[in-house]
Amino acid sequence: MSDDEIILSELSDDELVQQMHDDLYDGLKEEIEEGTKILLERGWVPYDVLTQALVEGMRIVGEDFRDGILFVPEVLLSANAMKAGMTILRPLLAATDAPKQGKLVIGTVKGDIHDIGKNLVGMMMEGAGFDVVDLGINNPVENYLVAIEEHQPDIVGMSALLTTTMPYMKVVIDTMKEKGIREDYVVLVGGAPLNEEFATAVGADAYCRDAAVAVETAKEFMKRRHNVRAA
Ligand code: B1M
Repeated sequence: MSDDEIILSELSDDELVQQMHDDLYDGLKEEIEEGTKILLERGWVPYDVLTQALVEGMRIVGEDFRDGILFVPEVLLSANAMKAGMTILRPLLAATDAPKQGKLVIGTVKGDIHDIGKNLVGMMMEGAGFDVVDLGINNPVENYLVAIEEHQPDIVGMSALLTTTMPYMKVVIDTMKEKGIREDYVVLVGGAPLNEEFATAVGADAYCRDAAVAVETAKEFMKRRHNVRAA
């Protein structure tokens, strides 16, 4: 062991979170796994580990990616490290005794392979009592249609992280309209480049800024659906 090796378990909470941002930046999967476990052992709630250590770390990665300091291979390593941390948190976030809320089909749209945010939304939705069918990445409209037919969800969720792929959400929604099924489902959209205005313009029911908002929005729509059915 070299003299300057950092022992994660000896760091204070603040130092450890800071170190995890650095380790995520450097794509150090094992260190992220260890840091995640240490914070949980110290009594941190999974959501705080997720947002403060992992999502915040990825935000910093995103800035340097944007500014040309980090490149795709490095960001891929960061993404893998982040996913390793999320794998530990997943059962904790998804574990729930919340009453069953409904069913969500969610996928990243065609041309887009970003899936961290979508995965996170899926986990939090499971934790809130939703059954989640995850279509993965790069989904053409046909995939959504097949999944809708097969799983009869209450909510269809779409994720896009690129300004070039977000317009594809309109293709999916327009196709649902053409097939006469648009009004049968709640359509929620999310992803960093989107906003409310875009969601309205493409004909979605709502834009969800983050996973927590997605859960709240989905619950709200489920309440409305139950009220309509009961009326
Ligand atoms: Co990409 N990438 N990337 N990338 N990447 C961005 C998105 C970018 C903003 C980086 C930048 O320049 N600052 C930029 C897009 C620019 C633009 O379109 N204007 C970009 C680019 C350009 C690219 C490539 C084109 C790079 C290249 O090849 N030259 C390429 C495209 C590949 C493709 O998809 N065809 C590419 C590739 C990659 C990697 C493969 C290296 C990797 C993805 C790995 C993976 O996902 N498995 C990657 C990553 C990691 C990023 C950044 C750095 C981080 C994204 C992320 O995971 N954030 C990203 C920078 C950024 O976003 N600031 C960037 C963390 C995650 C928790 O947040 O995904 O926003 P987010 O999800 C949030 C909310 O948005 C919301 O809730 C989530 C949780 O709170 N949400 C939803 C998301 N989906 C939702 C769905 C819902 C509801 C809420 O449904 C109901």
